[in-house]
Amino acid sequence: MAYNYLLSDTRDNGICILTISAPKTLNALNSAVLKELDTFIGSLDSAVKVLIITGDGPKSFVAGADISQMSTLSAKEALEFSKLGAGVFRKIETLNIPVIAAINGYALGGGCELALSCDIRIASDNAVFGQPEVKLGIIPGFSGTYRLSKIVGQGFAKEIIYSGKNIRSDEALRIGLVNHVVSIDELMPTVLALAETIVANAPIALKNAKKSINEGFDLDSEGAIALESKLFSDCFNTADQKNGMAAFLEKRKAVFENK
Ligand code: DAK
Repeated sequence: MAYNYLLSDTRDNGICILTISAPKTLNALNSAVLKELDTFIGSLDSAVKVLIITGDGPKSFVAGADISQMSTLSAKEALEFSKLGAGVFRKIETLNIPVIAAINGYALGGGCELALSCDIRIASDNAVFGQPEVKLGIIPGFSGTYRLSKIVGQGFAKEIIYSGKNIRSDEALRIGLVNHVVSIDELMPTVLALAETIVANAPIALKNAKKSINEGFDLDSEGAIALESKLFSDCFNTADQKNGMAAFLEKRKAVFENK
């Protein structure tokens, strides 16, 4: 399918770079962009083993939901819009491969929420984060209240959401909102290096690890530990487990087949 707002580059090694491109609005998310994202994520090729999401240009990852489009929504339409965005971000969060956000500038409102739905966040030093919704008379609507609290804790989440203040990348690093901060020139090489490390590992093990971390978080301790045990034991039904352990014992590098 041809996309108006998405550029994608899938490499032979199974790494796909998805770039959100709406330059006139600093890559803001309107419903057309969200629908394209929904289609793209829903039809991702099984050859893709790690997805990187970034924004077009040197200034902005995603500057939020599109305020000009949101400004005229009725409450009913707002609910539809929120469901669309929240649904796409949930698809990203539960995608069965690792997703890395390469945050190359503004990550405000829906842009910050998009980054929060990814597994790992790496930012350039010019990145700016915030949930400025209360300044517009609304609250985060793409699951930001939930995920920001999960990632940085309720104290920092409440400060960021109640104040509507932007924070710079060094502060985002300090509170655990991002994993690493690098220069804008180093951003994609750093993200690609991590993606290459991840992509060399067993895909089913990665899928099960992601599921265990994501789903275990919302369970009690007993449930989370039982889920991990089940997903751990499931790995023993895979050829990759046999191959990975044999490779270790034979002192060679494992090449995984995703089976
Ligand atoms: N929406 C629409 N247009 C945007 C935009 C946005 N979020 N952000 C930037 N633009 C547009 C600007 O209007 C401008 O357009 P022109 O004037 O050139 O036509 C162009 O992008 C360049 O922006 P600036 O001229 O403002 O560039 P600066 O470098 O001076 O400033 C900035 C960059 C990112 C600091 C500034 O543009 C800014 O503050 N933008 C708004 C950021 C923001 O407030 N983002 C959060 C949006 S609220 C919900 C669903 C979803 C949400 C909430 C509820 N439900 C339905 C329940 C999510 C809400 C949000 O994300």
